[in-house]
Amino acid sequence: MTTYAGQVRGDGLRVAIVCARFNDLITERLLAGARDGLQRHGVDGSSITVAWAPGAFELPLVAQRLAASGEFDAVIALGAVIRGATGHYEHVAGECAGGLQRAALDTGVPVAFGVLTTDSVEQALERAGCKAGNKGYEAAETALEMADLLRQLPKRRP
Ligand code: INI
Repeated sequence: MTTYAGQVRGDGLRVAIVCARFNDLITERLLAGARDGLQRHGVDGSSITVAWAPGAFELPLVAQRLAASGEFDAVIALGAVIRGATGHYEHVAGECAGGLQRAALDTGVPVAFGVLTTDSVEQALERAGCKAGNKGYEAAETALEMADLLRQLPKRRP
């Protein structure tokens, strides 16, 4: 039997973060959590690249470009889609999630989903470092685990 399991280890890894500016009261906190998560697990500060996108809807295109560049072992997407703030919540949140998954599947580079989808700003704040942990920190750990797992798994056929 062969078993593969990734470890949350960041030494030697290069990671890109794409962060949405919309709701930046929240996304700045997610970004701080993600950076903290990466550095606590051994990613060198100089190996972290941050790109800002206007909103969650734009995250997939930026994540795809970063993932396809060959310069990163993993990408982390951060955003906050808040139902109270928009009538097109479902479209923004759905296209964001689907597009990020597609970016990962198309490139073979893990794209961690650090996008909050909440009913209110209060709920988003809770998940951005206040009461309920920090989704950016969790996404950083996921990115590192997936990068390590993919490094172990059999390579794609050319
Ligand atoms: N973008 C977000 O990141 N979060 C939101 O809650 C949001 N709302 O409320 O509309 C939002 N909208 C902007 C969207 O992501 C695009 O930037 C915009 O539609 C231009 O394409």
